[in-house]
Amino acid sequence: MEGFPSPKHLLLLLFTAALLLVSLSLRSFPTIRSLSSHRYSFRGGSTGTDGSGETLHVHKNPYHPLDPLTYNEIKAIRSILASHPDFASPNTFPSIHSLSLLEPEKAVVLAWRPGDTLPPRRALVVAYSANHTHVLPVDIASRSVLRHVVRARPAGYPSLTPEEMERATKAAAAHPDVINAVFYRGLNPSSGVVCGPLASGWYGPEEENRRVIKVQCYAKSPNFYMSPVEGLTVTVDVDTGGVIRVSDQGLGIPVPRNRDTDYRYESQRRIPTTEAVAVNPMSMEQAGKPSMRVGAGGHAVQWAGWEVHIRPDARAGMVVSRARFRDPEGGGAWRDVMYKGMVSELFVPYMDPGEGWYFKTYMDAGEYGMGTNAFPLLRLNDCPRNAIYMDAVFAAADGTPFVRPDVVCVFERYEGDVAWRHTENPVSGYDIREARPKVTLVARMVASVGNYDYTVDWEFQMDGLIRVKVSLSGMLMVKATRYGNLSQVPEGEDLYGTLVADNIVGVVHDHFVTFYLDMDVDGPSNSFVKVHMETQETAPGESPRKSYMKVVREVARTEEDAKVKLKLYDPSEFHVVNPSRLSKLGNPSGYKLVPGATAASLLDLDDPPQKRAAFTNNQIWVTPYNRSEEWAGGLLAYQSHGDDNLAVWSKRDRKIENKDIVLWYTMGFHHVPCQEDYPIMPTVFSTFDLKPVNFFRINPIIRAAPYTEEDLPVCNGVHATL
Ligand SMILES: *[C@@H]1O[C@H](CO)[C@@H](O)[C@H](O)[C@H]1NC(C)=O
Ligand SMILES: *[C@@H]1O[C@H](CO)[C@@H](O)[C@H](O)[C@H]1NC(C)=O
Ligand SMILES: *[C@@H]1O[C@H](CO)[C@@H](O)[C@H](O)[C@H]1NC(C)=O
Ligand SMILES: [Cu+2]
Repeated sequence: MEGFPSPKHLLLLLFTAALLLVSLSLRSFPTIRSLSSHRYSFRGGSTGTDGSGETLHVHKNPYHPLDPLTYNEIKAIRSILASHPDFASPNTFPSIHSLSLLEPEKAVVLAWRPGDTLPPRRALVVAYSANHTHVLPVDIASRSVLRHVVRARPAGYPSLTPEEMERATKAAAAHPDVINAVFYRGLNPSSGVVCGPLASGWYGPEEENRRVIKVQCYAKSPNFYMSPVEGLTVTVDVDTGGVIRVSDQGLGIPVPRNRDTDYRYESQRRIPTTEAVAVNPMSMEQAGKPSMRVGAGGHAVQWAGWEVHIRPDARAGMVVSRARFRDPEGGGAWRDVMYKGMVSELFVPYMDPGEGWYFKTYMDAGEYGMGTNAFPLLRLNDCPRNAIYMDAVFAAADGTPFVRPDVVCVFERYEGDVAWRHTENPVSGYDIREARPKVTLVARMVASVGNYDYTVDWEFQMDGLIRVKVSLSGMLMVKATRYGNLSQVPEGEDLYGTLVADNIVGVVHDHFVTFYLDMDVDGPSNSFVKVHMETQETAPGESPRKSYMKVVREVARTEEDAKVKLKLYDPSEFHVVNPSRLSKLGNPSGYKLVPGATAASLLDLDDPPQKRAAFTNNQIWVTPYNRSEEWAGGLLAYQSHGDDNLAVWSKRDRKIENKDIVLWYTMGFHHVPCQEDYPIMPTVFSTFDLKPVNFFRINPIIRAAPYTEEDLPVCNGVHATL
């Protein structure tokens, strides 16, 4: 910030700016209105709870061992912590960075039956005070802190609280150099700017021994992401609230102020258009009662052959547990499929090495929280009319509970697809025409982590398949440029992205969504089998054929055997099987992981962000089950160094054959932005499947009935006619 004068009248602005600059937490909460509260109960919204959300939750009790902590349980935990000797004296209560269910031991959960008394309810609390991270398992009934692990810096930190982000953002926005910088660019520092906190990643000694956050600013507008104050980056010490450094490398780069960035309907509907952009509203209808049943407690859902426990989670967004299937031939026995599945981490590195961009290498689950950044779903648009909704009860930084309504929805869906079919060619002499419609159950949550919106769907099919889908929308993270046209860009200058609008570059980046998949196929003892497909040459004279594709199975003995980099010309299937549960034919019961479109990181393995996110070095990993190894980027991911993550755990090369194992899969997206991503991105998505292989004797939905006109009377509207 050297080199340009600070006009005298700016000093006057200084003081008001500190008070008035709206600190909008770009990558955490949109804290526009209630700066004092981060609870966002969304009273009187579309939730039907009408402000009574908290009241409803005050009377709710847990029913299932995996039910999330209730309102009263969080209150109890807060009071237990407050009376803990280390925190009991005035002003020693730590800030609470995470407070969530500490799941009972797996064996205890597996043994639990509906109606049994609940195993002890416990929480895992991650707190921070006086430069120390505290990890505290707490038992509610005995009002005891079971352990108290204190970690001094620097070993990675818990995600920042909204209050910390807000404090840092305000400190940055009030800094004289920042006020100068925005004023110089023609913006009104007290009313025309929003600033937001950005996780700093970790880049070595300069950031050692302190918690650091970066703050960048935008010209105020409903879509302020499209108006960055380019090159202005403020580094703030989170603990002291002090500004460490103001860097301004963007002088001369105009702040883009394009007029076409407001994506809100109220603004778009006013724009005259000749195109027909509307189709008539559509919905699904179901004859009779819903087929989905929600058990006592509100989290165990039964549908078709499935039973699954679904809960919101501050870090993972949504946790899917105890997925079991009732085998139509098994005398009604429930068969285990997956003990627990969730987003473990989400790594988003941007590909511009410049001063204002190099650090943008986010780990959204561990640094921000997918659930913390999940807001109420929008009825009829995020989820169809027949959806049921689940509220989240989370803990605020002071340890008190608050209710975030409608963060998960669950619904049955008819997509217009076919579950199975065959039409017999009449030449055969048979007139057979059979088709069955496909209906599925979807559990959905959306995390709006700053500019990006991640929709995560767990879709359960009647035939036993689980499809996981991640959809991306929201706003590009863009860079302002002086260029309005590619022809102006000097030969050899790298934009690090695509010019998507006047003076706006959509910067190239990746998204890696790493899933934790604790498969328990017919029980915990499973093996991971790589089913290779190889080219086999025929022997001379053996056949008119020269080659065929041969299947070779390889059971992974240790973690090393199970690290997989996907290759089109060296393909495999990836099976999780139960070696002691053989079918009558001798095939082990199994589920296979079927990757969909995906991408692998191209960063150097020694690049600091890639070291921290080394869990993306392979698309597939398998580890032995360990309750403390759930978060691929480590429990304390903020400014982590990469010494506690999946890649490090896996170096132990533990045995994984016929053991309780966890499968990790990373779904990747390379994102080279294009004009259509502006000013808001049409949704892109990818999927992976968990598909039964030799789990059922035969096609489990062979007995499903076809639909007839009588099954589906037209309730409203008209038939489409040719
Ligand atoms: C925490 O660390 C900061 C340096 O980032 C230091 O200024 C402060 O005094 C420390 N606070 C305590 C309570 O030790
Ligand atoms: C952009 O550059 C191209 C090629 O030089 C030119 O044809 C076009 O008119 C330019 N557009 C604008 C808006 O300057
Ligand atoms: C479980 O994981 C933790 C964290 O990686 C490790 O310290 C511990 O040794 C592991 N336990 C076993 C039994 O491997
Ligand atoms: Cu993207």
